[in-house]
Amino acid sequence: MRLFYTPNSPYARICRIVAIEGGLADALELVRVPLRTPDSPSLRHGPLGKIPLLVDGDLVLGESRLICGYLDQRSSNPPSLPSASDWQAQARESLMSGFLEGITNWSREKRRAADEQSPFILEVEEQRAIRAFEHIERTIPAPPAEPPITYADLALVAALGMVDFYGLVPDWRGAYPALAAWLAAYEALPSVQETAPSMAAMNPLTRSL
Ligand SMILES: N[C@@H](CCC(=O)N[C@@H](CS)C(=O)NCC(=O)O)C(=O)O
Repeated sequence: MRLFYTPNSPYARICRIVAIEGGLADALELVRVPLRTPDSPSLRHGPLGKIPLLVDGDLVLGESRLICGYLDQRSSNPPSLPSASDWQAQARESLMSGFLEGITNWSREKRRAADEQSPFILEVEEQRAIRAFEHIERTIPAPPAEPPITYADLALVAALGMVDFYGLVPDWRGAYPALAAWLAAYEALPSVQETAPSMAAMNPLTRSL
């Protein structure tokens, strides 16, 4: 299996953590690709040029959630995805996915040239993020001794990783201490440390959204 990815993609990060925790790291070849360029190797496997993209034989699978489901089937770990009928777990996953999507939009906007940034989008995403922080702070469980490796939890880990990396919400740990304690339990995992965004892996956006 090959996973086309960029090191700082939060969606690829979720898949990479699921693979590592599921004992699949050796079975998954990581292929780092540039984005938004016509010569990206991912375009040999499909038209979209988006990552993460998992290629296994003639299967070409996009969307991090589906990729995690595929990895789940190859691992003996508890699944990262909830059962289709567990609506409370699905609802929690949709909350965390939506939070990650908003944070991703916000960070993309902030990385555009200053004179191309939309003050309206920046404001909308900041307000969305603050509402989500306040909601999640009220509902987050105590720091788990053994952090569950679920898509929902990893979407939250990945979103907070982006918040830290791009400095989107200064001192959020002081404002949301329960969430900070929860994240610390995940940050102790080698799989989470190994996949954290880094300046060394930073790619300038070659084409803006
Ligand atoms: N819903 C997708 C989101 C994936 C996504 O947004 N990937 C970004 C990188 S983090 C991407 O491929 N961007 C390149 C582009 O939009 O051209 C998933 O869950 O995998």
